[in-house]
Amino acid sequence: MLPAVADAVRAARSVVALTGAGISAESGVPTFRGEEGLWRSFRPEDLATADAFARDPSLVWRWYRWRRQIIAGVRPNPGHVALARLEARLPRFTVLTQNVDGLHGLAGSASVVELHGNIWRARCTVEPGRIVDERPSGPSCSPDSNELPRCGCGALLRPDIVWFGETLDAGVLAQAAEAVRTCDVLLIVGTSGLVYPVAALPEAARHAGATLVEINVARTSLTVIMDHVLRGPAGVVLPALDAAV
Ligand code: BV8
Repeated sequence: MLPAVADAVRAARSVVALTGAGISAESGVPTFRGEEGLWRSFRPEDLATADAFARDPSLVWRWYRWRRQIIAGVRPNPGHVALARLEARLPRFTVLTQNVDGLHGLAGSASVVELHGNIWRARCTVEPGRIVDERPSGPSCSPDSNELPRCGCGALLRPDIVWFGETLDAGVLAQAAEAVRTCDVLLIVGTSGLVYPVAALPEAARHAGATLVEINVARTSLTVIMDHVLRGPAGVVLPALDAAV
């Protein structure tokens, strides 16, 4: 299976990698739905929705500060690095990530579309265009502080992340749709394929004639539409694919 995938990637004019929490698992970032997944201990409705934030902004900020603390302590793994290496060697390579951890950029990927935002950015709840970059130094990064971060205008800051029930940025979604419609190969890495509208992107790619490859440790709701399945951890499979291309 790997040689066939390597041949398809080598011959492709454009390759897209759609990634989810699974690609960061080997860096030590918890996934959402796995055995140790975040949703095992927390209910998404209690933390990753605008209602939850309106109800208890302090609880939501504590959760994101806790996740920031984990992410501040991890590094990209060989899976992230392999995608950056493929980007450097192929004519056109784009990463569409559902992850908010910023690890693709740290690994050296230049063409990254963050579909659901970034955990290190906060934005004003009154003027959404006012964005604050809070890489491990910002006031709301200290995990044990209970203070609620505020914008210069005095309003609350919220994580610059797409929550359940919120629409994705129209420009970002259009860019992602265009990328999958015009690619020859779509690598789908480490995602359960359960959350829309991102989960609809592989079908759009397939409809446009792309070759679909799933890289995951387990079957998912997307497996049934794959042309190829490379079963295994992204940190092992992607370097092997990079070496074979
Ligand atoms: C929208 C940021 C229009 C947050 C995320 C009712 C009310 C409101 C909305 C809905 C509703 N019903 C349905 C919806 C739509 C909803 C949705 O799809 N819900 C699902 C649950 C049914 N979607 C939305 O709300 C979206 N907006 O639709 O707006 C609208 C508006 C109102 C009403 C209707 C429609 C916005 C969704 C964005 C939510 N934000 N993240 C944060 O991070 O805090 S979602 C989050 O989960 C991720 O970002 C990702 O997108 C999604 C799935 O997670 P995965 O990345 O796939 O991770 P998961 O743990 O699930 O899977 C890990 C995979 O990795 C597994 O397959 C595992 O086997 C594999 N793996 C593990 N280890 C490895 C590995 N693979 C390889 N190597 C390894 N080592």
